[in-house]
Amino acid sequence: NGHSSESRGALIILEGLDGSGKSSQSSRLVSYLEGLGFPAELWRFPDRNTSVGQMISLNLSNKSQLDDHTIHLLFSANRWEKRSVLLFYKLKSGITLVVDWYSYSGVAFSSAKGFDFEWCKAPEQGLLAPDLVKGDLDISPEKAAERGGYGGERYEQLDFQRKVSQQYKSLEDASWKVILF
Ligand code: NYM
Ligand code: MG
Repeated sequence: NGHSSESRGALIILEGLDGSGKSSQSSRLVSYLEGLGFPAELWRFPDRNTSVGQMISLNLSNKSQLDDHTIHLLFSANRWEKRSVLLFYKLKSGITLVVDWYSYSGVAFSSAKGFDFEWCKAPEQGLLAPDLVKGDLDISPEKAAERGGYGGERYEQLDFQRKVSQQYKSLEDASWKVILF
């Protein structure tokens, strides 16, 4: 019974490129779920409010330089530091979470820099396993660029987003399900 506060909420992850429309889709999904009577909340990663998140944010806005391995591990650490809040205060109290970007983006964006999948996936092992991953991966990098999702941050460039798109597709082909709940 999905409406009972005793049952766990679902973890729904939305993935895609910058500019793919994830942000508006995720808030619409939250309103839709609430309309059906399911308590739901929107989360997004990176969570820029923590100290790790601030390091990520500075790097994304090109105000700091970090080695690519280091930023990969910071993105992962940012998910780890929120894991128990999401699990114990949200999912286990019956709240369904709609999360804008999670482990898949971590692996897709870093492997697009040339790192191998296994290295990229390793720090994600043991994070929360999604009940559903919804990727708007059919939208082309060119279309996403046109939608005005680019705000001048690191990675918001068409050539790089093309690589990320390919990496998402390889992950999909490999039906990556390594994270455990
Ligand atoms: N990003 C996001 C990563 O490179 N690795 C990750 O693990 C995550 C969660 O950060 N271009 C990238 C995707 C985005 C950027 O997103 C920040 P936003 O929604 O602009 O804060
Ligand atoms: Mg952005």
